[in-house]
Formats: sequence, structure tokens, C-alpha cells
Amino acid sequence: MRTDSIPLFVPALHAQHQPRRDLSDGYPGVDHPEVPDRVDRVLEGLAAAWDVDVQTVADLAWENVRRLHDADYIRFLVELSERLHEGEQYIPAIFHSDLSVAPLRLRGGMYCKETGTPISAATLSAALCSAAAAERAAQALIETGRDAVALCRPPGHHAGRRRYGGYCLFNNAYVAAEILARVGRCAVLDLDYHLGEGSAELSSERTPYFSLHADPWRNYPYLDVGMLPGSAFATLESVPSGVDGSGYLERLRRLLEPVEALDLDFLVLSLGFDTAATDPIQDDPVRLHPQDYLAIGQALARLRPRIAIVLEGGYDLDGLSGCARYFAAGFCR
Ligand code: OKP
Ligand code: ZN
Repeated sequence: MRTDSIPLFVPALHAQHQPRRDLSDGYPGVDHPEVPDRVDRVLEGLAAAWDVDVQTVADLAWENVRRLHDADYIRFLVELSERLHEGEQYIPAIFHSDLSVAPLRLRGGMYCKETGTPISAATLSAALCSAAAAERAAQALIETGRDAVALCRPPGHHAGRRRYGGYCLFNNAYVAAEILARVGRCAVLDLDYHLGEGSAELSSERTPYFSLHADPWRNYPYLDVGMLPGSAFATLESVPSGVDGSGYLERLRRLLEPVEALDLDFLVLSLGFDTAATDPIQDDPVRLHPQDYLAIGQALARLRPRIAIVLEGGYDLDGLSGCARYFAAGFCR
């Protein structure tokens, strides 16, 4: 058990964002796995092992989102949100790199290249509020010198400077990292199942990115990492298909070596529980069991920097709280 309480920020508006259908694997799609309940399940697990100081965040992170993302991309989301009717969900239909003079309805296809991230009238405010939770966790690190958690929803690591997709609109982890990098040395470590190509794009010398993920060519986002922009400051490591807890831990420890060598003040941890063996959205199996998150938490607890934990994926509703509880039991310091 941690001796002190840990501040935990929950975006107040996330539950109004309810994507209905996930067409990532094509028509007719599946019930969307990125549901509001995820936040409750993770919170339940963390609260079973930590003394959490839950704070609901009602702010919208306009300013920091404008710093990170392009103006025309944000303007598109604003205009679209104003136009959407109650209950309506938007998915682009044409995908080109420049649709800037096409009708608003089609313009989404220049900022998104997949069909798994439906946008409703409530999505923009939920995403801004999610980023605000990350903002608050970063501020808590600076002000209290203690670790903090943001249960961001929607998630953020697939969102690039002018790009949404993979259930993400704004890059919550980089919102936090940019705040922290103003006052100390900061990096982002991503342990979600998926490579965060948005985070890789946003990485820089002052905010390098480290990620351990399933092979991104064979799994979402289905990219050849050699083709990624911004990869000069991204350290990307894949786990083999079928990897188990010990194989995962071995690779995590190896990835932590260059992170430690940076002598950081702050670390943003993009934490996804979709590495659990029971997660429904894996293509290549990663076989982590709830108990494996204990060792993951312990490995991270040994790091020197203060850590802002930002939630990314994790879609097995029945398994989430167990994984989160073991993680929290391990991440005690
Ligand atoms: C968001 B996050 C694979 C379907 C993939 C998109 C996954 C988005 C993941 N058959 N659908 O957890 O990184
Ligand atoms: Zn993921």
C-alpha cells in the first residue's frame, strides 16, 4: 500500500462520448469497445490498492490543445461538432491528404484514415476534457512532487498534430509532456498494446518517446515504422506474437535502460491494459495475465522521475479492474 494518497483526475465529460460502432475492421463492424465503463473499471482496480484522491475535471484544455495540434484540424472538429445532430455519429467517407476545400462532411478524411473513430456532438468536449485531466496530472506532479494519474477518455496516443483515429482525438500524453518539459527533463513511455504513432510524431529532443508494443505493421495502426515521421526521437520496440509475462518484462526492462540514462525529472506513462491476454482487440496475441501487471508496476516504481500516468487503451471490461489492481499494488513508492 502506498503511504500517501495519489491524485487521480477523471474527465467530467467523458461519459457523454459514446461511439456506437467500430468499423476498424470494415463493415458491418462491432459494438465499439471504447466505452465509458472502462474508466470506472480502471478506477475500481486502482482504488483497491491505492488511497486515491479522486478529482473530477470539468475544464477544457483549449490552450494546450491549440499549442499541440494544428489550427485547421481543431477548426474542423469545432465546425463538425456544431453541425452534428443529437445522436448522429460522423465517420469520413473519402480519404485524401488535401480536402481543404471539399464540403465539411468530407473534410474529416484528410485528418483521419480509418473508420473506427466515430465523432458525435459530445466528442470534441469529451476529448478537450480528457486532455484537461492530463493537464491536471502534469500540474500535480509539478506542484506536489508526487505521482499522479489521469484516467483520460477518449485516449490520445494515436492523435498526431493534424490527425485523429484509433479512438483518439488529442494527444493527452503530449499535452502533459509539454507542460512538464517547461520545468524539467521529461519523456513519454508508452506501454499500451499499440504503437502510438501520434506520440511518435509529436516526440522531440525535449520530449522523446519510448514505446513497447505489438508489431505495428501486423497490428493497428498497420504502419511500417520506418515510414513514421518524427521517429528520430522515438525508441520503438515490438514484442513478438504470443509473448508472455516474462518475455514482456524482459523487453520492458531493456527499454527502461535508455529511459533511465536520460536522468529525467518527469515521465509521462501512457498506460494501456489492452496488453492483457483477454483483451478483445488484439491481432497478435500478447499474453499478459492480471498478476503480470504487478511486476510491471514494480519495474516502474523503481524509476527516479515523478510519473504522470495517462490512461490509453484496455477493452476487456471484466479484466480491467484486476489488471489495474495488480499494477497499483506493484507501483507503490
Ligand atoms: C486504440 B488504443 C484490430 C482493430 C483495431 C483500432 C484500435 C485502436 C486502439 N483488429 N481497431 O488502445 O491504442
Ligand atoms: Zn491500444
